[in-house]
Amino acid sequence: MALLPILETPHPMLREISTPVEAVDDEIRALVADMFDTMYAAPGIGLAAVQVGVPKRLLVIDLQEPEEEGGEPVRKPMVFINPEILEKSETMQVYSEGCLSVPDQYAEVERPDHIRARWLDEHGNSHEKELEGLLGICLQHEMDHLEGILFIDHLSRLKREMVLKKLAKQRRMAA
Ligand code: GNR
Ligand code: NI
Repeated sequence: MALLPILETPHPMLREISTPVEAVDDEIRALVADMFDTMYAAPGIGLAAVQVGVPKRLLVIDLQEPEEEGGEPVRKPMVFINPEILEKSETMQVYSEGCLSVPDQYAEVERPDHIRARWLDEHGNSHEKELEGLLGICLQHEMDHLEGILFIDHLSRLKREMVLKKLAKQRRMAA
């Protein structure tokens, strides 16, 4: 079990474009394990490698949703290596997003409500699927990280500045 420090805005590495994973090997699998430890501890529902200082095209997601209303959260860890979005729907959905790199700040972001995606898992096996709902939102949010994009970049300038002001205030209060 290893917890990795999570980079926060305005760390310049969060603006880097992550590079493809060349080989899905034990080193990558060890990083994936540490990323799950870090994500569950945070807690969060997704984490991109660049958020822990490794600018590679790799991310993990676990929505930890209850199987049925009111039930216990069920762990369903998913690993996405070198993910690609093949198609995006014209129809959009709005969701109040947060980000471990913009701690405790939330704002509504509009994104396509269905995407077709392809990726490799931690064994190097390829998957192609249509994703919707929170999983589709989360994958798009994580894939933005691979391009150096944060959810606040999708907001109007006014809303983005409000979020950054609240973040600065929170940091002042915590200091
Ligand atoms: O934990 C997280 N919650 C979340 C909520 C709505 C949309 C996206 C996310 S991802 C976020 C964790 C994170 O920062 N991943 O990059
Ligand atoms: Ni994020």
